[in-house]
Amino acid sequence: MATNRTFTMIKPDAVANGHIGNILAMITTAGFKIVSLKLTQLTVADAQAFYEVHAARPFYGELVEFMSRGPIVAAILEKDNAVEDFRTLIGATNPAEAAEGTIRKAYATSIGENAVHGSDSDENAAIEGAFHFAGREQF
Ligand code: PCG
Repeated sequence: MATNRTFTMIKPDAVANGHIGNILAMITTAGFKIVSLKLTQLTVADAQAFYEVHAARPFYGELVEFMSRGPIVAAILEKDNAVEDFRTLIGATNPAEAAEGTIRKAYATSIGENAVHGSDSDENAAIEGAFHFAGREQF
């Protein structure tokens, strides 16, 4: 099952800018089924833990501040080849390099405030999904 699932967040910039509905529409139009979904907000400690892998990066403090500054949408998505296909759908981390038709091309404003997250492996998809959703919330 894990190989067919990925985890995403609609980040605080895109939520604040009113893009939740349009981004969810792009996700479902691309063939992803939503199996878990909620509007929530990360505490500073949550964001530090979620992005611990980036703790040594120079942008870590900025990333933690950004990701905890307002509501996010967390979701688990299901589709064949979910992790890779979702990363194609969201586009490059830097919106200046994101392809036409991608979520980041449409809604990201900068490399830091880039509208959406997508897990980078099946293993991280399972870890990140479990970070946000109890088993009974994963349909
Ligand atoms: P994502 O979802 O790929 O997870 C890691 C995040 O780190 C990435 O999105 C960006 O939001 C953020 N990030 C990566 N590079 C930079 C950078 O150079 N500056 C800032 N501020 N954030 C970055």
